[in-house]
Amino acid sequence: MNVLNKMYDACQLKRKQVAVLIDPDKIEVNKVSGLIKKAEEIGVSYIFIGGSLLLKNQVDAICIEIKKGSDIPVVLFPGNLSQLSPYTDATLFLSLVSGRNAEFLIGQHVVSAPLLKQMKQEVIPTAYVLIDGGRQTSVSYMSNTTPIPADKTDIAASTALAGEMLGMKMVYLEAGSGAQNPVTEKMISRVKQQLSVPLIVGGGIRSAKKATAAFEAGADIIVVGTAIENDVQFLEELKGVIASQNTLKLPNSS
Ligand code: 1GP
Repeated sequence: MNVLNKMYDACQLKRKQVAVLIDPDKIEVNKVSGLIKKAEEIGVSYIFIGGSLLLKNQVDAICIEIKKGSDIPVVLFPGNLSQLSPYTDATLFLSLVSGRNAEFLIGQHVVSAPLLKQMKQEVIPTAYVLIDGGRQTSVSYMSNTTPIPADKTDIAASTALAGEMLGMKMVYLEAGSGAQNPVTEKMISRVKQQLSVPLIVGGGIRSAKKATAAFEAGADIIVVGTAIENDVQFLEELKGVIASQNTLKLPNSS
């Protein structure tokens, strides 16, 4: 399976997709299969795995557990290179282009590139753009980078465009896990206008209304983590969002 092709195909067909983020420190391996079953039922397109730290060394075990009962693509969304796993389908090769910390722009990549090559991993070069979500998040603290202010849409759009021009295949607009405020619709729409590559949006999406707003503003894929960690029933709300976003809209339908 080529995960990037799946993302591009969906984007071209204007099919909106949801990724569920699993923080490997916040789930027990024996709870994984129940979550994945539910995610598959409601039409989740990807499972992202990653977090800012790795307190429990169980990324491989979680991936293996997912693969036992599901074909849903597992995509590593690494906070750092300690999270690399040969059991994922693809790895987001994130360059934190909104920051000016060389370690997260290129440093970790140099160390992880040969390992990813040995793992024969699909690698998806991704421009990671951190936006201020109303309070300091782990990603901002751990990466030692300053997020782009939430109202500076031109800076974010130019940053995302630079990422695309550098050859990155996706842009990930991120308010940070557990953000107080998700990325604003104005920001998503402004960034989307600049891009021809797919746009992922995540951080602080905790209601169907916010998920819908992100899609309507231009997100191709949204990522939801905390809301599902807090209550797995949130997946049911996302089911309605996925269905309504992907219902064929006829030209004259209201
Ligand atoms: C974090 O965008 C993801 O990188 C998910 O954020 O945990 O706030 O849903 P939440």
